[in-house]
Amino acid sequence: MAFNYDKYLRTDKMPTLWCWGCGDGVILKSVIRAIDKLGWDMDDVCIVSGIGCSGRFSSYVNCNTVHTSHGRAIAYATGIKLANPEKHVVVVTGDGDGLAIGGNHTIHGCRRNIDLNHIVIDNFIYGLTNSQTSPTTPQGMWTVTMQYGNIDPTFDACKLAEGAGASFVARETVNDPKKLEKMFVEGFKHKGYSFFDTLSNCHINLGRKNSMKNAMENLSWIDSITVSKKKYDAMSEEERKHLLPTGILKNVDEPEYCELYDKVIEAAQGGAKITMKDFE
Ligand SMILES: Cc1ncc(C[n+]2csc(CCOP(=O)(O)OP(=O)(O)O)c2C)c(N)n1
Ligand code: SF4
Ligand SMILES: [Mg+2]
Repeated sequence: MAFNYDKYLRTDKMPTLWCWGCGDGVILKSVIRAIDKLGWDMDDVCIVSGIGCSGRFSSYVNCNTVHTSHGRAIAYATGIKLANPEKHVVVVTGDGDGLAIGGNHTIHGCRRNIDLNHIVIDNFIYGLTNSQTSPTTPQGMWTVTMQYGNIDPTFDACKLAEGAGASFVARETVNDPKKLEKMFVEGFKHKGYSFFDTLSNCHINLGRKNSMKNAMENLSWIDSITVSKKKYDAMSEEERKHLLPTGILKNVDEPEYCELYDKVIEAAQGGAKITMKDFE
Protein backbone atom coordinates (compact mmCIF):
# COMPACT_ATOMS: atom_id res chain seq x y z
CA MET A 1 0.00 0.00 0.00
CA ALA A 2 1.29 3.48 -0.85
CA PHE A 3 2.63 5.48 2.10
CA ASN A 4 0.10 8.07 3.29
CA TYR A 5 2.18 11.25 3.59
CA ASP A 6 -0.90 13.47 3.84
CA LYS A 7 -1.58 12.08 7.32
CA TYR A 8 1.62 13.77 8.52
CA LEU A 9 1.73 16.94 6.45
CA ARG A 10 -0.06 20.28 6.53
CA THR A 11 -1.22 19.85 2.96
CA ASP A 12 -2.75 23.34 2.97
CA LYS A 13 0.83 24.69 3.20
CA MET A 14 1.96 22.86 0.07
CA PRO A 15 3.91 23.41 -2.07
CA THR A 16 6.76 24.17 0.30
CA LEU A 17 8.76 27.39 0.04
CA TRP A 18 11.94 25.38 -0.62
CA CYS A 19 13.60 25.61 -4.04
CA TRP A 20 12.98 22.76 -6.43
CA GLY A 21 15.41 19.93 -5.66
CA CYS A 22 16.37 21.21 -2.19
CA GLY A 23 17.48 18.44 0.18
CA ASP A 24 15.24 19.78 2.96
CA GLY A 25 12.28 17.97 1.39
CA VAL A 26 14.15 14.65 1.41
CA ILE A 27 14.85 15.10 5.12
CA LEU A 28 11.20 15.97 5.79
CA LYS A 29 10.13 12.77 4.04
CA SER A 30 12.63 10.63 5.97
CA VAL A 31 11.60 12.12 9.32
CA ILE A 32 7.93 11.42 8.59
CA ARG A 33 8.69 7.85 7.57
CA ALA A 34 10.72 7.35 10.77
CA ILE A 35 7.87 8.71 12.92
CA ASP A 36 5.47 6.37 11.12
CA LYS A 37 7.77 3.40 11.68
CA LEU A 38 7.95 4.16 15.40
CA GLY A 39 4.16 4.52 15.56
CA TRP A 40 4.32 7.88 17.35
CA ASP A 41 0.99 9.63 17.86
CA MET A 42 1.37 13.08 16.24
CA ASP A 43 -0.28 14.67 19.30
CA ASP A 44 2.77 13.49 21.24
CA VAL A 45 5.29 15.00 18.83
CA CYS A 46 6.64 18.55 18.98
CA ILE A 47 8.84 19.92 16.23
CA VAL A 48 10.87 22.98 17.16
CA SER A 49 12.81 24.83 14.49
CA GLY A 50 15.06 27.87 14.31
CA ILE A 51 15.33 30.36 11.45
CA GLY A 52 16.66 29.60 8.00
CA CYS A 53 15.41 27.52 5.06
CA SER A 54 15.76 24.62 7.54
CA GLY A 55 13.59 26.58 10.00
CA ARG A 56 10.62 26.23 7.68
CA PHE A 57 10.55 22.51 8.46
CA SER A 58 8.15 22.99 11.36
CA SER A 59 5.58 24.69 9.13
CA TYR A 60 4.89 21.56 7.14
CA VAL A 61 4.46 18.80 9.74
CA ASN A 62 1.01 18.21 11.18
CA CYS A 63 1.85 18.05 14.89
CA ASN A 64 2.70 20.50 17.68
CA THR A 65 5.20 22.92 16.16
CA VAL A 66 7.15 25.99 17.24
CA HIS A 67 9.08 28.16 14.80
CA THR A 68 11.47 29.96 17.15
CA SER A 69 14.22 32.56 16.80
CA HIS A 70 17.58 32.16 15.07
CA GLY A 71 20.00 30.13 17.20
CA ARG A 72 17.61 29.58 20.08
CA ALA A 73 15.68 26.44 19.13
CA ILE A 74 17.50 24.23 21.66
CA ALA A 75 16.62 26.63 24.49
CA TYR A 76 12.91 26.49 23.56
CA ALA A 77 13.05 22.71 23.10
CA THR A 78 14.72 22.24 26.49
CA GLY A 79 11.84 24.06 28.19
CA ILE A 80 9.23 22.11 26.23
CA LYS A 81 10.88 18.77 27.05
CA LEU A 82 11.34 19.53 30.77
CA ALA A 83 7.66 20.48 31.05
CA ASN A 84 6.54 17.47 28.95
CA PRO A 85 9.12 14.72 29.42
CA GLU A 86 6.80 12.08 27.94
CA LYS A 87 6.56 13.90 24.59
CA HIS A 88 8.88 13.40 21.62
CA VAL A 89 10.72 16.63 20.84
CA VAL A 90 12.48 16.99 17.48
CA VAL A 91 14.58 20.11 16.91
CA VAL A 92 15.52 21.17 13.38
CA THR A 93 18.27 23.74 12.88
CA GLY A 94 20.57 24.79 10.06
CA ASP A 95 24.35 24.63 10.26
CA GLY A 96 24.43 28.39 10.86
CA ASP A 97 21.50 28.26 13.25
CA GLY A 98 22.66 25.28 15.33
CA LEU A 99 26.45 25.58 15.08
CA ALA A 100 27.22 29.32 14.77
CA ILE A 101 24.75 31.63 16.55
CA GLY A 102 23.22 28.68 18.43
CA GLY A 103 26.43 26.71 18.89
CA ASN A 104 26.54 27.41 22.61
CA HIS A 105 23.02 26.05 23.11
CA THR A 106 23.92 22.94 21.14
CA ILE A 107 27.01 22.36 23.30
CA HIS A 108 25.02 22.60 26.52
CA GLY A 109 22.11 20.52 25.23
CA CYS A 110 24.66 17.80 24.46
CA ARG A 111 26.36 18.27 27.85
CA ARG A 112 23.07 17.83 29.70
CA ASN A 113 22.19 14.84 27.56
CA ILE A 114 18.57 15.96 27.54
CA ASP A 115 16.31 13.68 25.51
CA LEU A 116 16.06 15.86 22.39
CA ASN A 117 16.40 14.80 18.78
CA HIS A 118 18.51 17.51 17.13
CA ILE A 119 18.58 17.40 13.34
CA VAL A 120 21.15 19.79 11.88
CA ILE A 121 20.32 20.34 8.22
CA ASP A 122 23.92 20.88 7.22
CA ASN A 123 24.07 22.45 3.77
CA PHE A 124 27.48 24.06 4.41
CA ILE A 125 26.15 27.63 4.01
CA TYR A 126 23.66 30.19 5.23
CA GLY A 127 21.07 29.27 2.62
CA LEU A 128 18.15 31.58 3.38
CA THR A 129 20.25 34.74 3.58
CA ASN A 130 22.19 34.16 0.35
CA SER A 131 25.51 32.41 0.94
CA GLN A 132 27.32 33.60 4.05
CA THR A 133 30.09 31.36 5.46
CA SER A 134 28.92 28.89 8.09
CA PRO A 135 31.06 26.80 10.47
CA THR A 136 30.83 23.86 8.05
CA THR A 137 31.65 25.72 4.82
CA PRO A 138 34.69 23.96 3.33
CA GLN A 139 37.88 25.97 3.06
CA GLY A 140 38.41 27.43 -0.38
CA MET A 141 34.71 27.78 -1.24
CA TRP A 142 33.28 31.10 -2.40
CA THR A 143 30.80 32.71 -0.06
CA VAL A 144 29.39 36.21 0.03
CA THR A 145 31.38 36.90 3.21
CA MET A 146 34.55 35.21 1.86
CA GLN A 147 34.63 36.43 -1.70
CA TYR A 148 38.34 35.61 -2.12
CA GLY A 149 37.70 32.03 -0.91
CA ASN A 150 36.89 30.79 2.59
CA ILE A 151 39.92 30.51 4.86
CA ASP A 152 38.05 29.47 8.04
CA PRO A 153 38.91 25.94 9.18
CA THR A 154 35.90 23.63 8.81
CA PHE A 155 34.05 22.37 11.80
CA ASP A 156 33.20 18.66 12.27
CA ALA A 157 29.77 18.93 13.90
CA CYS A 158 29.73 15.29 15.02
CA LYS A 159 33.07 15.58 16.80
CA LEU A 160 31.71 18.63 18.61
CA ALA A 161 28.52 16.79 19.68
CA GLU A 162 30.49 13.72 20.79
CA GLY A 163 32.96 15.82 22.77
CA ALA A 164 30.21 17.88 24.38
CA GLY A 165 28.45 14.76 25.68
CA ALA A 166 25.63 13.83 23.28
CA SER A 167 24.95 10.12 23.80
CA PHE A 168 23.80 9.44 20.20
CA VAL A 169 25.65 10.98 17.25
CA ALA A 170 25.14 10.09 13.59
CA ARG A 171 25.64 11.47 10.10
CA GLU A 172 23.96 10.64 6.80
CA THR A 173 23.28 12.50 3.56
CA VAL A 174 20.22 13.24 1.44
CA ASN A 175 21.79 11.02 -1.24
CA ASP A 176 20.41 7.98 0.58
CA PRO A 177 16.92 8.58 2.05
CA LYS A 178 16.66 4.96 3.29
CA LYS A 179 19.79 5.39 5.41
CA LEU A 180 18.47 8.74 6.62
CA GLU A 181 15.22 7.12 7.73
CA LYS A 182 17.09 4.33 9.52
CA MET A 183 19.33 6.86 11.28
CA PHE A 184 16.28 8.81 12.50
CA VAL A 185 14.54 5.63 13.70
CA GLU A 186 17.60 4.62 15.75
CA GLY A 187 18.21 8.09 17.12
CA PHE A 188 14.55 8.83 17.91
CA LYS A 189 14.39 5.59 19.92
CA HIS A 190 17.47 6.58 21.90
CA LYS A 191 17.02 8.17 25.33
CA GLY A 192 19.34 11.16 25.61
CA TYR A 193 20.59 13.85 23.23
CA SER A 194 20.46 12.47 19.68
CA PHE A 195 22.47 14.59 17.27
CA PHE A 196 22.07 14.09 13.52
CA ASP A 197 24.47 15.85 11.14
CA THR A 198 22.30 15.63 8.04
CA LEU A 199 24.27 16.65 4.96
CA SER A 200 22.06 18.36 2.42
CA ASN A 201 22.31 20.27 -0.84
CA CYS A 202 21.79 23.98 -1.31
CA HIS A 203 22.44 24.04 -5.04
CA ILE A 204 21.08 27.59 -5.24
CA ASN A 205 23.23 29.40 -2.69
CA LEU A 206 26.22 27.06 -2.33
CA GLY A 207 26.30 24.95 -5.49
CA ARG A 208 25.63 27.49 -8.25
CA LYS A 209 28.26 29.81 -6.81
CA ASN A 210 30.86 27.05 -6.54
CA SER A 211 30.82 25.49 -10.02
CA MET A 212 28.05 22.99 -9.20
CA LYS A 213 25.49 23.87 -11.80
CA ASN A 214 22.50 21.96 -10.43
CA ALA A 215 21.22 19.87 -7.54
CA MET A 216 22.71 16.67 -8.98
CA GLU A 217 26.20 18.19 -9.10
CA ASN A 218 25.82 19.41 -5.53
CA LEU A 219 24.72 15.89 -4.47
CA SER A 220 27.69 14.29 -6.27
CA TRP A 221 30.02 16.64 -4.41
CA ILE A 222 28.44 15.61 -1.07
CA ASP A 223 28.95 11.99 -2.11
CA SER A 224 32.62 12.71 -2.84
CA ILE A 225 33.31 14.07 0.68
CA THR A 226 31.59 11.28 2.63
CA VAL A 227 32.56 7.69 3.37
CA SER A 228 31.05 5.02 5.64
CA LYS A 229 32.36 4.88 9.20
CA LYS A 230 33.68 1.38 8.53
CA LYS A 231 35.84 2.54 5.62
CA TYR A 232 36.81 5.74 7.44
CA ASP A 233 38.04 3.80 10.48
CA ALA A 234 40.32 1.73 8.24
CA MET A 235 41.90 4.81 6.60
CA SER A 236 45.12 6.60 7.46
CA GLU A 237 45.02 10.19 8.77
CA GLU A 238 46.20 11.37 5.34
CA GLU A 239 43.40 9.50 3.52
CA ARG A 240 40.77 10.87 5.93
CA LYS A 241 41.63 14.48 5.09
CA HIS A 242 38.52 16.35 3.85
CA LEU A 243 36.30 13.26 4.35
CA LEU A 244 33.37 12.92 6.75
CA PRO A 245 32.35 9.52 8.13
CA THR A 246 28.68 8.51 7.86
CA GLY A 247 26.62 6.14 9.99
CA ILE A 248 26.09 5.91 13.73
CA LEU A 249 29.24 7.36 15.27
CA LYS A 250 28.28 7.14 18.96
CA ASN A 251 25.48 5.35 20.79
CA VAL A 252 25.87 4.99 24.54
CA ASP A 253 23.60 5.02 27.58
CA GLU A 254 24.24 7.97 29.88
CA PRO A 255 22.07 9.62 32.58
CA GLU A 256 19.34 11.69 30.91
CA TYR A 257 18.58 15.23 32.08
CA CYS A 258 14.77 15.00 32.58
CA GLU A 259 15.33 11.98 34.81
CA LEU A 260 17.93 13.91 36.81
CA TYR A 261 15.52 16.83 36.99
CA ASP A 262 12.95 14.54 38.65
CA LYS A 263 15.31 14.50 41.65
CA VAL A 264 15.15 18.31 41.77
CA ILE A 265 11.34 18.15 41.76
CA GLU A 266 11.39 15.55 44.56
CA ALA A 267 13.80 17.67 46.65
CA ALA A 268 11.69 20.81 46.08
CA GLN A 269 8.65 18.90 47.31
CA GLY A 270 10.34 17.99 50.60
CA GLY A 271 12.31 14.93 49.52
CA ALA A 272 16.02 14.30 50.01
CA LYS A 273 18.38 17.03 48.84
CA ILE A 274 20.77 16.16 46.01
CA THR A 275 24.38 15.76 47.12
CA MET A 276 27.70 14.91 45.47
CA LYS A 277 27.27 11.36 46.77
CA ASP A 278 24.38 10.91 44.26
CA PHE A 279 26.91 11.19 41.46
CA GLU A 280 29.65 8.92 42.81
C1 LIG B 1 19.27 36.93 15.56
C2 LIG B 1 19.29 36.81 14.06
N1 LIG B 1 20.44 36.98 13.39
C3 LIG B 1 20.48 36.83 12.05
C4 LIG B 1 19.34 36.53 11.36
C5 LIG B 1 19.39 36.40 9.86
N2 LIG B 1 19.42 35.01 9.44
C6 LIG B 1 18.28 34.34 9.15
S1 LIG B 1 18.57 32.76 8.68
C7 LIG B 1 20.24 32.97 8.84
C8 LIG B 1 21.22 31.87 8.53
C9 LIG B 1 20.63 30.69 7.88
O1 LIG B 1 21.60 29.69 7.70
P1 LIG B 1 21.40 28.25 8.32
O2 LIG B 1 21.14 28.32 9.76
O3 LIG B 1 22.55 27.42 7.91
O4 LIG B 1 20.04 27.76 7.64
P2 LIG B 1 19.71 27.42 6.12
O5 LIG B 1 19.01 28.62 5.58
O6 LIG B 1 21.00 27.15 5.42
O7 LIG B 1 18.85 26.21 6.22
C10 LIG B 1 20.55 34.26 9.27
C11 LIG B 1 21.93 34.76 9.51
C12 LIG B 1 18.14 36.35 12.10
N3 LIG B 1 16.98 36.00 11.50
N4 LIG B 1 18.14 36.49 13.43
S1 SF4 C 1 18.18 28.48 -0.82
FE1 SF4 C 1 19.23 26.47 -0.64
S2 SF4 C 1 18.60 25.61 1.35
FE2 SF4 C 1 17.18 27.29 0.83
S3 SF4 C 1 15.43 26.27 -0.16
FE3 SF4 C 1 16.86 26.94 -1.78
S4 SF4 C 1 18.19 25.16 -2.18
FE4 SF4 C 1 17.18 24.83 -0.19
MG1 LIG D 1 22.69 26.18 6.23
